[in-house]
Amino acid sequence: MSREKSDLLRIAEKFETRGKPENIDSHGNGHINDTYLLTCLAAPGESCRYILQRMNHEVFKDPEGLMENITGVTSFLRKKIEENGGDPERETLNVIPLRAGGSYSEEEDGTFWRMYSFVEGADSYDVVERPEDFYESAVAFGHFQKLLAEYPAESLHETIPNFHNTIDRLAKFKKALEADAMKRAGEVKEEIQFVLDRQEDCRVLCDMLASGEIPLRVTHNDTKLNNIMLDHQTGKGICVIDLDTVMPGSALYDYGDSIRFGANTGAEDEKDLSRISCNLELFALYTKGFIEGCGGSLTEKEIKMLPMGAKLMTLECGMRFLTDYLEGDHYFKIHRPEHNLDRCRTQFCMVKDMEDKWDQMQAIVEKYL
Ligand code: ADP
Ligand code: GN1
Ligand code: MG
Repeated sequence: MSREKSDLLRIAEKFETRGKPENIDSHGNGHINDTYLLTCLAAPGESCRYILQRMNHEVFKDPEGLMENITGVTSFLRKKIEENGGDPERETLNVIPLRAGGSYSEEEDGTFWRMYSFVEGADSYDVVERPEDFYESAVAFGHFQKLLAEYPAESLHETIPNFHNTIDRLAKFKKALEADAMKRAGEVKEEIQFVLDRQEDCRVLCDMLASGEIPLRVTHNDTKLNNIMLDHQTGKGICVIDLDTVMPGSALYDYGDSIRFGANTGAEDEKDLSRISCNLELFALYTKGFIEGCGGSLTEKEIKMLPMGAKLMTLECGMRFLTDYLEGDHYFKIHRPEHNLDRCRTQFCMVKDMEDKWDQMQAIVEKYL
């Protein structure tokens, strides 16, 4: 843990927890924020758990706008869940306010902190262990998007501008390549060429959104499997978490990013590329769950474009890992020297496999047209 426990507990004490903060440890495998699991003593023999998180303000430049989005979206979801007879304490993130008022704390060292209640009786997974978990995550992400259909999109701050604008991501990659700040471009010629060969693909979704062929919706934008809590008892996707990137976007972003991560037969950072491929059974299962979860709200065009969503989100993510590698690993957390390069390679291997399986992917999706 990079921060002293005493310092973390001091920050935790500023929030309205039930009982006194007793213990705190690092938690989860997110690539962006610093996440801690906090235990408080609510009553003798009764503990109460929370998530304390340092928001990464290099990535999210406007923490105030970010928290405004999150309080807005979670209160909206709360109402919807209550209307549907659900349990808002478990089915949405719940922001714990500061004792002094407000939804986050800015520390003297310029860091920004927030707290959520811990979603008990559920887990998030870094790999698909059981296909039904992946299916349930699809239903939940689809349903999440459906619940937010009436959210006032214009009130949302764009927490990361052009987040899934693949044309802009390509431009940023080219800029990093030209600067070659770490002198790494010479070692990754094959990966660079992989992107350059697919520049035209990068336009497809941007163009369709711009022309109105596919609708702009309020989307999650970071739908990997470890951003959903699956209930221990029912197996259902009980709570969608990591709401930092809820912004206007395309349903294809949410669908595609889940396939990128969860339908991969290997880990996102697997070194042995022979283990990487797109598992078509998982692809089919997620497709079914997502379309069901969206409850008839996807248009024919969106359904038709699902394979393209999967391919482009995977290509874009690989391009982002490669860009970060070229720039010296300042964006994604890394745990070994070539971590971003390994991640980039799995993504490109997955893209290549999708291209080889394109007809089969389309046939799976066409059943829903
Ligand atoms: P990052 O943006 O760094 O990915 P996340 O918000 O996804 O951060 O949190 C990282 C991990 O912490 C998640 O994958 C999940 O395992 C866990 N987590 C986050 N919020 C909660 C919560 N409210 N209840 C339980 N676990 C959580
Ligand atoms: C990051 O925050 P986390 O770990 O859930 C990233 C996603 C990438 C993902 C790749 C805000 O997600 O966009 O797809 O890593 N989040 C942000 O694993 O950049
Ligand atoms: Mg996350």
